[in-house]
Amino acid sequence: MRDASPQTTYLKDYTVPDYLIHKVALHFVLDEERTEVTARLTLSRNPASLSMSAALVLAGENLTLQRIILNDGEELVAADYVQAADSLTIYNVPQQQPFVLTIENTINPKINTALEGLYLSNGMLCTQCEAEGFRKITYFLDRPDVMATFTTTLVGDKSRYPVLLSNGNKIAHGELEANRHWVTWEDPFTKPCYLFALVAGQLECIEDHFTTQSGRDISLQIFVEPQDVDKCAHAMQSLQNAMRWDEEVYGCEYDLDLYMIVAVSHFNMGAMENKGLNVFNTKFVLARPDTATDSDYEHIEGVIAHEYFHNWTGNRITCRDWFQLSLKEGFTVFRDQEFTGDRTSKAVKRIEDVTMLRTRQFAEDAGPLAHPIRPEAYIEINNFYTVTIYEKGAEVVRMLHTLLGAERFRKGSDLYFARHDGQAVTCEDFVKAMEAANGVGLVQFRRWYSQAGTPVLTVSRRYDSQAQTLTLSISQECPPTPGQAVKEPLHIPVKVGLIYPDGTIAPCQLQGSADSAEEVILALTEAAQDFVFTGLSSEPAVSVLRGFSAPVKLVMERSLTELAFLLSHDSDTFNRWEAGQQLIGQAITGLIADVQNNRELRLDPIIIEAFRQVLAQPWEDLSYFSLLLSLPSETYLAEQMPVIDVVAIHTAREFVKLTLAEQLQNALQTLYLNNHRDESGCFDAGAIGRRRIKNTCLNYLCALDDPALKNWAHQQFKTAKNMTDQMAALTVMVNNPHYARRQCLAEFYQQWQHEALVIDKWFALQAASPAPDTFATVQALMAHPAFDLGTPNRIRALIGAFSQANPLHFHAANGQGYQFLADQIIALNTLNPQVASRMISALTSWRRYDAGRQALMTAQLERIMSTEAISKDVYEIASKSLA
Ligand code: B3K
Ligand code: ZN
Repeated sequence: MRDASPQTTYLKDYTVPDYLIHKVALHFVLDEERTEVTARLTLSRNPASLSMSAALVLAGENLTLQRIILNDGEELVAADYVQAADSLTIYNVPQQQPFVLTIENTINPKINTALEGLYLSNGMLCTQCEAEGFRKITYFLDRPDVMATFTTTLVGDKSRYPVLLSNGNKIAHGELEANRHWVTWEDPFTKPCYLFALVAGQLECIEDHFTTQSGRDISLQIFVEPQDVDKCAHAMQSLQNAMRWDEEVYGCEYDLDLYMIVAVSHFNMGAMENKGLNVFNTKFVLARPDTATDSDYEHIEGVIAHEYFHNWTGNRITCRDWFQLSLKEGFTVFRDQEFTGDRTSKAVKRIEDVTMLRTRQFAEDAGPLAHPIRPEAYIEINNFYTVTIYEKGAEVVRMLHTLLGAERFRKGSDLYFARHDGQAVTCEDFVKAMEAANGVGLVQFRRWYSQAGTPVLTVSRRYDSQAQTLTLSISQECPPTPGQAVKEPLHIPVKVGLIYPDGTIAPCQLQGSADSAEEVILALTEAAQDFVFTGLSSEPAVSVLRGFSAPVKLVMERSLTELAFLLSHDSDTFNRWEAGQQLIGQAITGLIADVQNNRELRLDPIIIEAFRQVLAQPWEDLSYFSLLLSLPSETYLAEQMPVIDVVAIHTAREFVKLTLAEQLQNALQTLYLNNHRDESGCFDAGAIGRRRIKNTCLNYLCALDDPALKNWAHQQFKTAKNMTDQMAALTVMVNNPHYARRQCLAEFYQQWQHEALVIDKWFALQAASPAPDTFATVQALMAHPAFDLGTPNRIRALIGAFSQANPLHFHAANGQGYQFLADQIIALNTLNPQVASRMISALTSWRRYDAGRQALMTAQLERIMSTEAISKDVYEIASKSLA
């Protein structure tokens, strides 16, 4: 084990830094195997520090120290400092006045397979510093509350590194002997070191510009490898859209004269918001109609916006410590969700976000790794870039938005920006700004920050025809989570609407209030509360938790008839879709029990009728229409079961799909044919919607054993000029028995072998297939020349897709899937700990399965735990999973 007992860091132990760094001047002489780093730091004792020790302790890992100089004087000698594996302690630094410390060290980017710090990607040098990667570049106070201005000089070979980039504005450059050159960058804004970046390589640039609301002209540049210049236009347009939106909605204007984005092929996550120099996974930049799907286009726009929005929520105002991560991530995710909703379809975006929250975050919140959005302890902070911090964090910000309303929320964000610009602050500061700007108290609401677990709301109702009142009784309960046995009631906004039996809107008038509205936001603050609606001439249907107004589970008894009524009459787009999902979910749940008990399967005609009605209506938003026709995923269905039975879930769901296809074949065929046209290169909502609805139909139709329909898929595959249609066709061919399956997979590889992101799709598609030979295919793909354990995108495409998107085969009863995954995690542990620990998630939920699978899964977790030289990353997730 790397560390006999990896140390835990606690929020309660937070103290201010003993020293401050005001100015940083970095000088890099770049080389693949030996980069020389000189850091000239201007420091001073922090007057706020209470520490008695005068020593300056800097963090540093994998560095070769050359020398240390104090105040431009003599080199320090051995007695002046102590070097440890992860720190450098310097004694006798000045206490009364600022001082300059110059540290020289070297690093080896080539052996840096963890992709944190300075590393190599296809010959290009690039950095990733968040959360604690800067300490792999030089010795530093590597914590977000130490903010400094940075000046960076890069020196490198002109042929290998024609492009030399860092944060801020380029202020000088020049030539050197031996075919070398240099560039100096200056970032005038103070920032923590996690926002530092440098990139050097043979890159091409596409350029455009943006005029800000105050009339400043900003140069926008996207840097990519030469073969990818034809795939940047969408990213550039997305950036411009994001810049405009942030001015309009938040009044936030960009501050530097230059905004750069670099796309790299080797990247641990999606992208990184380094000041003025975002570094992106190629997956979230590159798009051409024939290489990227409609969803890819939307995700690119969303991630470009997310990183851009960080310029204010994250960079100008940053986090005091890493426990406050959700301060920047939750808020920024909320901002990017709203942006995408405005750019595409609000209804669809909300459904997608809630679906992801309910499948992944609810599972995390119910498992051994549950943590509040502001955690209290961590071993490895990289393990806390979770769906809870990000997505639940965004839901908490959304609830504030719902409770305050858009205008008052904006007043709060304005005050937050005004108060804290240039500071490193806490979640508490954010809530205080919301309170102060609006003269409200959010005392109880704060519990959302400290309490983990998903609250369960139980709703019952009583209609009194005499009094013409409807009473909604709502109770809340939050199950215990690790380390938090007792839960306090939360402040939960519950948006409600009422609908009369004829489909018209019933007024919402709460007893004792003069206001009547089409919908209300109930403030649930007690463990149980009654809400009485008055003036209701007949019993209305109740639409509860509209727009998914809080991240909770809703328990409410409703008949299939009532759900079918809401599916056709609810004016809230989220709840309308949700009614359909509940309806079909109830049916599938019944069928799962039938499968388990060997009973004959039969789909309730009310379901078929409900789908028939959805199909018969005219829909403007075709993307929304296709969501109405989609079945809940196997993962979502699994979440609803006390003991997950992957085989029964798959069997029941496939049966429903087949039955609907049989019963609705004509309507589905017509819909397919009406929307099947070549609109490649067209990305307006109409064209995207037509592709979505058509491909949803194709997915149903290819479940039928009909050669003519199978041929539709084959034809679509052969003639498609856009990736959405080509991929959709290939997917149905790979997921269903199909005569041309092998041939088309081979053709697809042939066609796209030089496009890494498309080949990732090819791997993922096969890894996620329910086809019986999938496990053998996955094993064979591990040996494919295009597979590479050094490329995170490829790992996620093959190992990630198999373990996280293929419940049927990953959870094979003989345990071969588990053993396979553990083998890969053990191999990745040394190579790339961050990616390794992410891959464990498929084993974390072992308690949800039957005893046989539990034993097999825990045995693999134990095996992972006994890995020699286990990383902190893997140790933390594996040990907590078992605890
Ligand atoms: N802030 C980065 C994530 C960094 C992850 C470090 N392991 C991307 C983002 O959330 O925008
Ligand atoms: Zn972020």
